[in-house]
Amino acid sequence: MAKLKTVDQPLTENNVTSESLFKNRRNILKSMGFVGAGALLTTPQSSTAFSLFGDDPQFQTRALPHKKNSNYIASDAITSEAKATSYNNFYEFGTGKDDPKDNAQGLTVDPWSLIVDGEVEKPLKLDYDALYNSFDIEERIYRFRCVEAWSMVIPWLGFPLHKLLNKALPTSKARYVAFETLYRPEEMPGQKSRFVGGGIDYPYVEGLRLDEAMHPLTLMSVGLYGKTLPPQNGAPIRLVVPWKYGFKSIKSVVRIRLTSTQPANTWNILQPREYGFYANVNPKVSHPRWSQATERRLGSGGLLGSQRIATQAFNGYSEVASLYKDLDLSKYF
Ligand SMILES: Nc1nc2c(c(=O)[nH]1)N[C@H]1C(S)=C(S)[C@@H](COP(=O)(O)O)O[C@H]1N2
Ligand SMILES: [Mo]
Repeated sequence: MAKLKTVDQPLTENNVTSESLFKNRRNILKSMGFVGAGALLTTPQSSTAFSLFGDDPQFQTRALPHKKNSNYIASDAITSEAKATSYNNFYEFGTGKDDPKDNAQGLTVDPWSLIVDGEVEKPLKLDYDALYNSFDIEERIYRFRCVEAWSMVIPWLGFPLHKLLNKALPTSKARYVAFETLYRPEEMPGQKSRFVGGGIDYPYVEGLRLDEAMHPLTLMSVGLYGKTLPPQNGAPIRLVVPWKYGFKSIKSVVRIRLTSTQPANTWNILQPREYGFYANVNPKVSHPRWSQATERRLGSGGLLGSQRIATQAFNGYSEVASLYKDLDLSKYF
């Protein structure tokens, strides 16, 4: 897969590997009045233009005050921060594991707006600051299992989703919760090109049953390893559902809509035979192309190594089993 580098060098055509990024930058310069009539290098402001774009703004994370929630700690060793922030799935920035880290650093998150609407009595909107100061921020250490059979152990910062939903007062018609990721092709190269973005129809969408969304384990995360989220992990706010495969944990969320019917979810739309709506971690139900009985725990085998371990039902969160007592989990995978 061709690597799409973000533009981090002086503006010359041959060190910009993406034509669209190049054009985009030219358009920005143009709108500022720096391009045209060959004036680029002669205007007094041109040095400003070069320093503006010469160092791409690197995304800044910051320490986030929080309290450790001792009800949610894993006995497993925590994955290194370096691994968790460099081995990612975020197809908006490319399909390679290191693409999100390489391509997401220009993501703008402030201002942000997260809307909660649909079947609620009080629709609400959180702006960037409200993401961090509307609820107590807790640290919870969760196992995180991707459907691709790798896993990590991550210290998330965030608040339970039920606190947010309760603020919006779901109506009696609300039975599901639909989530939507930011759609901003100018900053997300995968949304501009089906080749870069893995053929997904953006925006990325996900969904939960209302009882799953209200479960105390279900977290809206605004940080990890004591800091705000880096863009490759879904800044500024993403969902974390630790008993489900990772694709349910949608990143960079802008809208949460309560609905009466089951919402669509991106991977199910793409490959319905391979990815369901429920996506509960289940060692007994194989993916059509591989077994889910074991997983590769990343950053666990000393130094940089990983270790093959047995996968647990519901990723070890057996307290959620009662949510599914009437469901055939091989049919509703
Ligand atoms: N918007 C969006 N959310 C997403 C994805 C994505 O491609 N786009 N990938 C999912 C998948 S498959 C996984 S495994 C997790 C990865 O989260 P991490 O990179 O923070 O470990 O994010 C999920 N959320
Ligand atoms: Mo995943």
